[in-house]
Amino acid sequence: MRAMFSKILMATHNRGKATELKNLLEELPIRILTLEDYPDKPIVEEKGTSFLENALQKAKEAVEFSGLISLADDSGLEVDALGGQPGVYSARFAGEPCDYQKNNLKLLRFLQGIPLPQRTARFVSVIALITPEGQVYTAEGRCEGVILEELRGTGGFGYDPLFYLPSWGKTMAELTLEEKNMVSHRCKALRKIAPLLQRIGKRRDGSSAGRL
Ligand code: ITT
Repeated sequence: MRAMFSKILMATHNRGKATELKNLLEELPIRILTLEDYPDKPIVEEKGTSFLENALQKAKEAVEFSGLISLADDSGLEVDALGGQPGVYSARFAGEPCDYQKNNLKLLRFLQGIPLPQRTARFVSVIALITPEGQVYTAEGRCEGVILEELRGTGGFGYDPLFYLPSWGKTMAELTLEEKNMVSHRCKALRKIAPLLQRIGKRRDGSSAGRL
């Protein structure tokens, strides 16, 4: 008999995020859909001024159109020397559409002349999970690092080639997917809601509805 897996919709258009989240959840008997499974859905503008607001907005919209438990990540890079910029505007730092190379070059320009000890930064991820019944769960994860003066590595996405992890002696883009998923802001946020995800995975009927 074919196993019935519970379904979750990952409310993201970002393939890098989707790959990481799927890898983190691969042990659980949960079928993961993404917005690529809903090609007719237009990309909605993020209106919030915090990671939390944006994560809630994305998860809420997804649950409304899909009727599935929906999970959204809103994340970004906070650079201390720039007063926390680019923050919630990380994806659009160098304008729209999002261009990782342009974002990284703009960041290097803004930090020109600032010595390494003052280039501290962190990635922040806020994850929101909302059920069709309207139960809302949120969690935040952070990962501290330093912005290098040149790009290193080809893995990951976004600002990963500039984000140096002193304890690894590597940038995020020099880590494997599994290594990034041991230390990242996203994995730390997701771990905080792991018990909920396990409960979803244990549902025998594969249903995405009902109280968690
Ligand atoms: P969705 O809203 O569809 O999920 P998005 O890329 O627009 O995709 P965000 O609004 O949350 O997502 O913006 C996240 C940006 O922050 C992303 O484009 C990167 O520039 C940066 N970012 C977040 N997590 C990152 C990571 O793990 N590594 C590198 N950059 C990251």
